[in-house]
Amino acid sequence: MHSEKSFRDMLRQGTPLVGTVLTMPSAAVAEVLADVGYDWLFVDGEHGPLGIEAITAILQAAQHRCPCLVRIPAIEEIWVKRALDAGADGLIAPLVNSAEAARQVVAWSKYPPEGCRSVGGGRAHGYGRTFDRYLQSANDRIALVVQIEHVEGVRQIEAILDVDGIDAVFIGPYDLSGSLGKPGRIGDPDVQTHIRRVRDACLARRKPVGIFAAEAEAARPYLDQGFVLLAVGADAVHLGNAAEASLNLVRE
Ligand code: 3PY
Ligand code: MG
Repeated sequence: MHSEKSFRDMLRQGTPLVGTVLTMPSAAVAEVLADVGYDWLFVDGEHGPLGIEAITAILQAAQHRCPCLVRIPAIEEIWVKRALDAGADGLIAPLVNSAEAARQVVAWSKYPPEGCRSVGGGRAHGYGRTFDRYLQSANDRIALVVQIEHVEGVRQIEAILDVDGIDAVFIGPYDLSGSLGKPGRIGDPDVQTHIRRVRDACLARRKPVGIFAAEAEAARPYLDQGFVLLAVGADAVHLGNAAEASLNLVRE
């Protein structure tokens, strides 16, 4: 929404895109982080307190500097409508475990004839002033990202990759570790094997693949492994870490 080149185009170029997660209901925090130089922001409507008003305020504050993808709380049509009408550059659908779920996300996100997105006016449509232009371009510009974050999604990865309209796959290592009975143990060999399995399937199909990393140290190796969509850390964690480092320096 903020520039001529869409986030979807950026994904297709294949250059790594590094972002961070926004969880705090604060336009100011979003504005600060949009200015840092990230390639994108991951606005998290799934975990944490963000409702559609806070998500909209975040998009208003950040999007003219930095593309914003909204993670919807669940694969539900109402959330697809709300996030897209608020002007998201793309959607992240959590817990996609089947081709059917992926098809559903695409259908609800694309205007006819490609899908069955509901037609309404909102921020995305310039509050009506750019309605026609938005309707003509939205299907081409909006990035649709599905999260593989359950062992069942890993099993179904090929079928999910066969679904037309999916622009990227984003691995949720934390939920994936939980589904393997090892919550939070991202380094566990079993978790790593499942992560590699998804990555390899995506690379074989030339589908952009991404992953969340809690820390920069964990994120860097992913860049050498073919991941192009990284979300590193989250707003509240950055704030806490920076404050703690500052306090420690003063007290040293
Ligand atoms: C997970 O790790 O489960 C995530 O959803 C990260 O985005
Ligand atoms: Mg998750």
